[in-house]
Amino acid sequence: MIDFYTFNFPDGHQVAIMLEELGMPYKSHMVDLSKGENFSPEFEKISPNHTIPAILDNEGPEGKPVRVFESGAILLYLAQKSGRFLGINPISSLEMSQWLMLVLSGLAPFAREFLLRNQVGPHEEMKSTGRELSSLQSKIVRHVSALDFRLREYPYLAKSYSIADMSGISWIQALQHHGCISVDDYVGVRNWYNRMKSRQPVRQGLELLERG
Ligand SMILES: N[C@@H](CCC(=O)N[C@@H](CS)C(=O)NCC(=O)O)C(=O)O
Repeated sequence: MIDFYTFNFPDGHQVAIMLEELGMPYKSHMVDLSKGENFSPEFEKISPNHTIPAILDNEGPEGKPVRVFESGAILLYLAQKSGRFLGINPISSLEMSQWLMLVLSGLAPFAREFLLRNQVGPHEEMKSTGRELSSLQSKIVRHVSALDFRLREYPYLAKSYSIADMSGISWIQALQHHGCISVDDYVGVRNWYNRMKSRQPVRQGLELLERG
């Protein structure tokens, strides 16, 4: 059983999609960021930087419990544990890691900032001016255009479906939902978005999951 610490935000959704895809038993724990629950001493032991997502795998390596924080580390841990969604051969695996990094270290920081400053996140005080938002938006557009360039040629970022797609869809979905981008402006992204949304585990992972 995996304990999954999350909140209704794309950082958590990407891991939720992976857990749904794998069908591994897990239990979600909502960490209410708006109430500062991420700063509790208990959560600090699981996520030292006080961020969601994080997991506690009660059956980790050598059968011992292990905590994993940082969404990229969690996705890679689960992919390695299951042997799935890493890319189907060494070349596609290398593609997967490049696109995963582009999403996590390129798109995600700008997208997270946009969502928080557009007041959709837990920190009300972070609301920004239109000018600041449009500067973030131009950086987001640049990254989405890079994804689009790739997805005009291939159905998935690593050619075959991988954790890079799970990470990407979480941010693209949120950016589309909050009016930062329209997937209709990017034919490759739009077709991939529809392909991804046709998968039930993706749809389930994108919902706020609260399971007892
Ligand atoms: N690099 C981290 C970033 C995670 C992150 O920033 N999560 C936000 C989601 S809103 C968070 O937990 N923020 C709480 C805080 O910083 O106080 C990851 O990919 O897991």
